[in-house]
Amino acid sequence: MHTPLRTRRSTTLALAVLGGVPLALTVLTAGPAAAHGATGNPVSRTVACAKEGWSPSNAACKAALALGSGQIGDWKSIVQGQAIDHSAPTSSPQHRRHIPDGKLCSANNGQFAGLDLARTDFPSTSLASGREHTFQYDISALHNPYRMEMYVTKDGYDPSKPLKWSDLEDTPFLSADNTAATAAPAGFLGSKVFTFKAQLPQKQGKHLIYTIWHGLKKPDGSFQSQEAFYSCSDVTFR
Ligand SMILES: [Cu+2]
Repeated sequence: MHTPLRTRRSTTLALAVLGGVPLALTVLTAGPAAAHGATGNPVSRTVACAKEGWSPSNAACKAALALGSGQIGDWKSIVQGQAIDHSAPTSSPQHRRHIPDGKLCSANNGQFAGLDLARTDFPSTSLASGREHTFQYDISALHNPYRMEMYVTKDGYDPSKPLKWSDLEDTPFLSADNTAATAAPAGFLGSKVFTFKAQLPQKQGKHLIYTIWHGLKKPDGSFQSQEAFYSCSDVTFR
């Protein structure tokens, strides 16, 4: 959903009626950005369980599916629609207002409640502590401009307890604005990917990487979206 975009589109539509056919066609092809994305590498719970499908062999995905099927058909829609307040001079994230502790992986969306299960057996990726890594974000529709942020859990993180905001390091280890998307290679669920090369944090053992993808304001102050998308990726640092 893009409420602000819809407002701007209806304005464009009115102009199109005055201006004739070519603009009207532009409006039709613009279309609503229906769906969005999730972290593909290191694989997020929603992407991993979507790939497992309706008869998952992974026990955590199976338990998640029993609580809601969002991750299967709609893996890219773990969203909060009003997550970013663009009214201030600098856009202000409102994640914690919309997502309580324990519901970070579902972003407080009931159909994804299973992703909040505090389990140690979700599909997990092995990562080399402190080394450079190629992160990829699996996307089905774009927001521009945008910011991508990845947070890692603090030392002492316990995956058998519900994930809280205070479990995450205060500063993201990866923050990138407006990196261009490329065509998705085989094995991705969406049609495009964002790719980020960044240094992994210095960590040991089981951790969780929390990704937040959200819209930014354009230089002229307008914006496409107040949405943010959230992904939980289970990882083990070695
Ligand atoms: Cu959107």
